[in-house]
Amino acid sequence: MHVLVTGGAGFIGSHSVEQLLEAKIPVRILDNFSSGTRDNLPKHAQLEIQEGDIRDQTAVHKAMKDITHVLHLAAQVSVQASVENPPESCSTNIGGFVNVLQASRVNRVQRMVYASSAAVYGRPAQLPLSEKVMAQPCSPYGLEKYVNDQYAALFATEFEVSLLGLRYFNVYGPRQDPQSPYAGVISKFISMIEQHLPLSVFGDGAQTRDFIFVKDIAKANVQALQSDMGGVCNVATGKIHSLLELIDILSRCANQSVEVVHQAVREGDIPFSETEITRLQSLMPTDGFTDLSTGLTALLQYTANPDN
Ligand code: UD2
Repeated sequence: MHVLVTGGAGFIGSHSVEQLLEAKIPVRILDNFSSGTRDNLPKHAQLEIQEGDIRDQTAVHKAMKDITHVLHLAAQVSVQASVENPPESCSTNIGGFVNVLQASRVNRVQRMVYASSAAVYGRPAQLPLSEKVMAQPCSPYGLEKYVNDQYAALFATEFEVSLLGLRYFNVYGPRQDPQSPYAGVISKFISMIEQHLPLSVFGDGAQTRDFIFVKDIAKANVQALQSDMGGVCNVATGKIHSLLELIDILSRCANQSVEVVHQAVREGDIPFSETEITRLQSLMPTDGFTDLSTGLTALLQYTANPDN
């Protein structure tokens, strides 16, 4: 295998690169370093870095040289930015995606796995969320990821490209920047705890989410590249926690009491999430996934000392 990871310097990308290299698989990354950084990446003889943008067809085709498998993670990842500037978001998340897809096709790569998102489900009519639940995206970002899924289905059927879209749920872990517009609630809360500031809870805190540790996401990525599963697959733990439960666990892991301030419900917020992961379980064992308190402890340690 020789894997191209687009967005390899980012939050999920860099953890995936690490695990591929640990498995002795050579990696090339294509990244425009708009949100990812070189500091996220290890120095490794089997790692090649190409700086470039997925919207640039020439750069994408160059990056495909001698590549057998593609892990496509590069994207405009902020839901908020997609709401504010849909054309810009679309150019990366649909235009860039189709560039990578087409380059995978013409270079006859054996397999392409790409980042879809739970955002595809939007405000769903039913729970739990299995891959069969109808997509009802409620942001340009969610729609863009859904369009990715449809392009992938067409390229798989009509052009025989081996493809799988992974619908990530709420990812947390080291290297997620709490200041970034797409930072999740966990990295924000940890940053507040460190500063001994109260945590802002939007609404009553009863909303639920499936929080998954980034290293488990990376494991799923590596596994998916080596499988032949098609279509789309949820990547989640199958266990949900309310925000108040999360805060309770976080406070115990940090060994610190925390103050909570309730604020108005965030506009467009999804009240409940509940995940169904049967498909993921047919791809890989999920019982070894990091439980929330272990993941939070690891993240707290990392945040206190990022160089270790
Ligand atoms: C996640 C994704 C988003 C999109 C969406 C689709 C992240 C960071 N975001 O949004 O990109 O895919 O799922 O369903 O993965 N909250 C607070 N206080 C805060 C911040 C958040 O109470 O300071 C609440 C927020 O109102 C929500 C919950 O925490 O109810 C989780 O928020 P989030 O932004 O981490 O993730 P989510 O699920 O809304």
